[in-house]
Amino acid sequence: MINNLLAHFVHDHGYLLRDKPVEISHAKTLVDGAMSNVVEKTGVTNMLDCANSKPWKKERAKIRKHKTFLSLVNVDLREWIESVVGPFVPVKSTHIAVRFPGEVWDEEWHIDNFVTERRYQPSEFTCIVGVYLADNMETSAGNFTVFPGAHHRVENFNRTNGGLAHFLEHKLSTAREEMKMGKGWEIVARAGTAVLAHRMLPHTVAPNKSEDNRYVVWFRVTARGYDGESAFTNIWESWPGVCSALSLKPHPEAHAAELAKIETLGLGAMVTCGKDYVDVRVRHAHGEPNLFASMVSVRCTSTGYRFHTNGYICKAMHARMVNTMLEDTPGASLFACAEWISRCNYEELIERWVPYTDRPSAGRAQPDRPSAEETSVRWTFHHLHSRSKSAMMRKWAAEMKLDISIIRSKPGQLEISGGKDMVSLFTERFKCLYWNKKPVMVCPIPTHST
Ligand SMILES: O=C(O)CCC(=O)C(=O)O
Repeated sequence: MINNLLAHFVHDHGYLLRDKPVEISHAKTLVDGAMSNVVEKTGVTNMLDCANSKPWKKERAKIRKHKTFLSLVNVDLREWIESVVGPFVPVKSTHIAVRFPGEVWDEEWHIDNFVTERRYQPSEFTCIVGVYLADNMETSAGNFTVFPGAHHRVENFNRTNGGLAHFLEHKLSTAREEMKMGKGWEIVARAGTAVLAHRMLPHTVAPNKSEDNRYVVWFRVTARGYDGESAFTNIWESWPGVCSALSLKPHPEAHAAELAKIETLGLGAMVTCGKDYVDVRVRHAHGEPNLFASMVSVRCTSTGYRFHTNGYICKAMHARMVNTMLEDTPGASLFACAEWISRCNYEELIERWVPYTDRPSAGRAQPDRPSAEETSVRWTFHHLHSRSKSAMMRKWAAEMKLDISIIRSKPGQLEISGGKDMVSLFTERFKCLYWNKKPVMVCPIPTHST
């Protein structure tokens, strides 16, 4: 079984990445061979011209049942997949999805099987599993793009609209009208990474503005005993790995109605409860779905609430978070509390706590302006991968007219320099983050004197 953290991640976001790579070189060779055949037969020089062509479909059809692909899912990834959905029916075919440079999908989102009218309805399945045959490390590069948490919305939609029967009749038209998804999350992954997504998780593909092909082979996995109809209205029916990690305890009576609402709306789930408390993990709807940082735990006791952001807002600020929530939602119930956290934009929250004020030394010294004292601060981290935090840092630096350099890697580094007052404003904001560590170097820069 997967551990609790992973189970909550799948439950809340609807997908999971397996970083430990599987061996993909043979599979990649097969796909490259199929592409070469197309080029040879059609004489095209740009595969984009062949993206939806018959020759490309034909070449893929020739290899889609090749055991090299099937053993990825049925052998190499079997244990991992079973840890989430239990034993599954051996997969017999794959969908080879290469997204060529320049390729653009014009659809907003979909769940599989209902995209187009078909002569026959493909059978239902529990999840899709994709294996990356090449690095896909940048965004806007044909990325598999998900709408984290939206599987809960689809479940709700299904409960009121008749589930599978509705989709069979209307395809995605009503659902798309009713469920606007906003911006998706473009997954980046290295070659050999596997991604597993819930069957009900809306997804799409980002345009490929890069110069590289994006290669993923997709498998539809069906858990043994899966009931493709009732799973539309009870989406965890065949997910023992997730169910076992989610609370086994019945919801405490005092919070039962609120917890049910929190869980059906996909805001989060109860983790555990005791005599006088209930712990809920809330899905943070802003920023990037990160295994740790995108979950917030809330402890609700008879005396109040306690938050824990699992690596985003620093511990010392958690109590302030509760106070801000209570300012916004006086007399908050557990549900209101979960809703506030889920919607809370941490960037705006920190800016609210430490507002920008045009302090005298804003920015670098200008030749035409007498300079204030300048300084430079550098932080180093064990790792720095977060795209959203880096973007936030750049935004703050731009606002404060500071120079910034970020190394997103392992180890990671952040350095800012400019007017002393602005550097200290930046530092005050920075201190609100979980990264709240002391700068390893603070070096005053000699003031520019012209
Ligand atoms: O190419 C991809 O990554 C996505 C493919 C997809 O959405 C699908 O096959 O349903």
